[in-house]
Amino acid sequence: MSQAISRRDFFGAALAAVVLPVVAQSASPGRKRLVARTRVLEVNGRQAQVFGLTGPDGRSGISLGPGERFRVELANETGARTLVHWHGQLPPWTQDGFPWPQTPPLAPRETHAYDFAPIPGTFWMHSHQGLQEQRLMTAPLIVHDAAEMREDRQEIVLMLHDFSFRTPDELLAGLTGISDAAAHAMARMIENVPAPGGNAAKQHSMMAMSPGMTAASDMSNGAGTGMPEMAMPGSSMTGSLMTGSSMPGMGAMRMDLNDVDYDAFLANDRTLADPEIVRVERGGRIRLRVINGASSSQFWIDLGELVGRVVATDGHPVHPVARSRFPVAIAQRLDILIDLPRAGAFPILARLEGTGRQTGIVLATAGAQIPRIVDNAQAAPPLDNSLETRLAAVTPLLARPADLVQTISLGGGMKPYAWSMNGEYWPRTTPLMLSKGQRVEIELVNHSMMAHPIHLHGHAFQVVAIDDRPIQGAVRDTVLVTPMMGSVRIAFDANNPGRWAFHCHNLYHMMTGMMMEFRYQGIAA
Ligand SMILES: [Cu+2]
Repeated sequence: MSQAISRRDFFGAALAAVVLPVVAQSASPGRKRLVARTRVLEVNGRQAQVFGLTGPDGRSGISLGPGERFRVELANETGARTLVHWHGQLPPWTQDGFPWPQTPPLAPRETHAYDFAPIPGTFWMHSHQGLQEQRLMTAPLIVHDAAEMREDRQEIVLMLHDFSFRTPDELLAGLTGISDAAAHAMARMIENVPAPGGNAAKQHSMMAMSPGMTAASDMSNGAGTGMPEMAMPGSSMTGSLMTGSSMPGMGAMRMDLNDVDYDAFLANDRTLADPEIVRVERGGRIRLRVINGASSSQFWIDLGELVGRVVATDGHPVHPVARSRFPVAIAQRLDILIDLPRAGAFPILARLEGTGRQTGIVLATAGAQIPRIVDNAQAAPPLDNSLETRLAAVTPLLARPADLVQTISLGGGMKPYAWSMNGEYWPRTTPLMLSKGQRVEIELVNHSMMAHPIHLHGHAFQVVAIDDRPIQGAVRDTVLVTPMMGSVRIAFDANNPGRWAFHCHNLYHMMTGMMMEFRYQGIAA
């Protein structure tokens, strides 16, 4: 896929679309066709079958012009059931692409139409079906706006992934100690949320496979489920880091990082063995759109000698903050403006937290010598919220008192591998009931030893406190809650009635329980 799309190219592509003949596979008039498919990707010289989401221009994902509606026809050519979520967008809940309960997944060969007014910025899309996200069913969703187009900056999308030659079922099985088959069934639970009067027997047997169901009543009498003893994940699956002086009062405690030991980290589908080289102009002005599309990995974006200004988080403008290193948690996005100081080659690296592993792309002016970069360097620290505390939304929420204040505790751990919200494990969770028009504040408190990137569907929220210190922070859709009693308070207006998922965006945390529902009063259960 091509990531460097200048404003000129963007309009050029739009023009080309007009003159191309209509082909048999084109979408309905006025709709963009997005094809979910399988493809072969070569990673470090070895082939792997992965998914892809290909837009009408043959590129990964969808790019919309200023004011353009999201009128998309999703075609499922994967051969499996699938459903795609438009991460960070605020569509009506029936178009959110979450497989429960509003939209059943698309069967093979099925198509589904979407039509809503998108909000501008850097967004992305990913399957919310089973573990398909881990097999790269992810793509950029870029919505341009008129002001940003006038800046006439070269747009460069940097999409990050974590990659394994093992199947996602094997990865989940390795973490939880259950069989691959049980892991596969667990991953499909997301389709089968219990509804009153639903087929409870089937639901129960599915839920009994969840390691989240550690209550004695669930586990000890789990006859007939074939549930093996909970095995511990191998130590090689777990990164860890001693923290000491940096965390006053915590002493030397072990923070968990990087549940999965991945084979590679991808930047626009490539590794540092053969990175994408993006041609830039001497003195070029760039808008770098970083998307962390990884399933279970968090990165520091390292601009090296360059200084960038972050101007948007999760698509929402913030007052610029200049840095050379920016944390990007799972599912978050950053818009970073970079003005190149000279001709040359400029690696843009994504460094995996807590390790020396890295991936990236290289910006290069014509004729520049491209440096060779190894994928193992000095270890990067764990992600933290030091940048988050400095961020301030350009358009904050209007000041008003909260109508509903709710604390949600984040819990769980590696042994057994299961993660919870308020002590409950999806799908056996209690919905938080909202009323339209409420100002809602959620205090997220992390009782676990691992950071959690928490995502709310269908709403943008503002970060209003970090570790009890009030801020007028960024507007976002995903926020990192740091471990060992780290806390983040978010505020949003309940203005999009429906049933919305609220979950950790670490795929394996979500799959083993760390998810709940925000449900509006008056929406049928
Ligand atoms: Cu998590």
